Amino acid sequence: MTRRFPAGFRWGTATAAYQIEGSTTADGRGPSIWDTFTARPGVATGDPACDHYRRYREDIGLLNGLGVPYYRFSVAWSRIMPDGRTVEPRGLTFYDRLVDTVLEHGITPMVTLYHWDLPEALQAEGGWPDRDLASLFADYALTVHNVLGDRVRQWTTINEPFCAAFIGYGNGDHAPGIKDEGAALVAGHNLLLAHGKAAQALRSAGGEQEVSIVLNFAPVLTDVDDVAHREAARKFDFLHNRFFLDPLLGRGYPPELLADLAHLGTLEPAIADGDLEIIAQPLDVLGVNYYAPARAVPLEDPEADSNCPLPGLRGMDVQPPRGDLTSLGWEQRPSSFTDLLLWLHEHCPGLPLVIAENGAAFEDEVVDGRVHDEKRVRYFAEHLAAVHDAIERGADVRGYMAWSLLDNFEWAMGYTQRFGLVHVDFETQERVLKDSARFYADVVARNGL
Ligand code: IFM
Repeated sequence: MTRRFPAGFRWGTATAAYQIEGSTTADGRGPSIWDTFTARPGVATGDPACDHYRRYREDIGLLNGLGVPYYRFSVAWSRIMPDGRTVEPRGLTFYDRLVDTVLEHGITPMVTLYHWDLPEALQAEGGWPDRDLASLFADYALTVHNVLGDRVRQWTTINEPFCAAFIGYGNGDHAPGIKDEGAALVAGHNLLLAHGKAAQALRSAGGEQEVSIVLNFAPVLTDVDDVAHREAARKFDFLHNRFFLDPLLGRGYPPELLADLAHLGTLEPAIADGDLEIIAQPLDVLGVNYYAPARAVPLEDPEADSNCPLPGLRGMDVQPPRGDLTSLGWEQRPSSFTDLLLWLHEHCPGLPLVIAENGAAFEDEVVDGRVHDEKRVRYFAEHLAAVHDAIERGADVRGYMAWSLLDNFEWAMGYTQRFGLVHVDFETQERVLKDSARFYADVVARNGL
C-alpha cells in the first residue's frame, strides 16, 4: 500500500549548533555551559564535533543531494553574544552565510534560537533559574532576527525546555550539571517566559514569520487500569508533557501539577503577575519531538520520592523500556507516536503540528563505503507510517524533520550514539550516506511511503 502525505508536507532534517559546529573558540565565540560542563578529563566535548562551522557548504550540499527541502538548525547564542549581551558581528556573519547557502540550494531554513547552549557568562549570573534571562533571550532573538529575518520565515524560540530545565538543573546529567529540583522547576518556568518574550519580540519585528516552540513528549503507558496506576501515569504525564504545553496554550499550569510539586515550594512563588499572559503568545505551529514512550507504576508509599528523573515527583516510578530498543536503550513504539499526535490534535485545537525531531541511534559500521543501517530504515518507515496514520485520523501534521542530518555530539553520551542519516568519521570528518539517507530521500521524492 502506498501512503501519500498531504500536498505541501514539509520534509526536512534537523541539527543543533553545539552538536555539529565545533570551532568553539573561533571568531570570538564565548563559552557556553556545554563547554564548561564537558571541560573535565576524559569527557567528550563539542570540539570538533562534525566541524560543521568550517564544512557547512559541504553539509548543505549533501542535503541538497538528498533532495530534502527543509533544514532545521540552531543558532548558538554564545557566537552572537559571547557574554550573553554584547554582539559579536562575526558570529552573525556565520549564520548569515549559512542561510544564504541553504537558500542557494533551494532549501528552506528553519531557525531554532536556543538548543541548550546558554552562554556561560549568563550561567555565572544564575542561569535559567534567574528570570532576568527571559528578557536577555528576547534581546538575543531580536538581534538574530534583525540579520536573518529578511530570509528566514520559520522561527522556533526554544528546543525542549524540558531537557534544558529538568536535566540541566534537576538531575544534573546535562549542562550546567546542577542537582536542585526546586531550581529546575523555576528554570522551566523562566524558559517558558523567555519563549513568550522572544515570541513577542519576533512579532514586533513585523514580517510574515511563523513562530513556534519545540517540546519533547513522552506518552505514558501503564500495565494495569486501576486508580493507582492511572494516578501514577497522570503525575508523569502532567510534569513531562503538560508542564510546558498547558501554559503555552493559555491554560496555566494544571492545578493537580501545582499540587504534585507544592512540597518543593519554588514554582508558585516564581510565577509573577502577567507571566502566564506573556507565555501564552499565539503559536503558528507546535514543534513535536517524539522518540519513545514511558511506562509508569505507582509506589506503595505515596510520599516516597520517585526514582524517575523528573523533579519533585512522588508516589510513582518508571519501569524499564520493553521490546526492541535503540542503542540508547529507548523503546521503539510507533503506535505511541500516533496516539500522541491524536492527543495533541484534541488537546490543542486549531494548532498545526510539525514533527521537529524523530529518529534513532543504532550502532553503525562503514563496510566498503556503505552503511547498511536497516534498523534505522525500519525505525523511520514505522514512525513515518505512524505519522501518516495520525494524519489519516484527523491530526493536522504539516511536516517531519528527521533527527538528524549528521552523526553528532550526543550531549552526555559524547560521540557514542549515532543518530545521523549521514555517517561521520570523527577522526577524518569523512561523510558517508547511510542507507537510511537513501530511504528518506526516496520517501521525500515520492511524498510517501
Ligand atoms: O540529540 C538530541 C537533540 O539534541 C534533542 N532531542 C533529542 C536528541 C536525541 O537525544
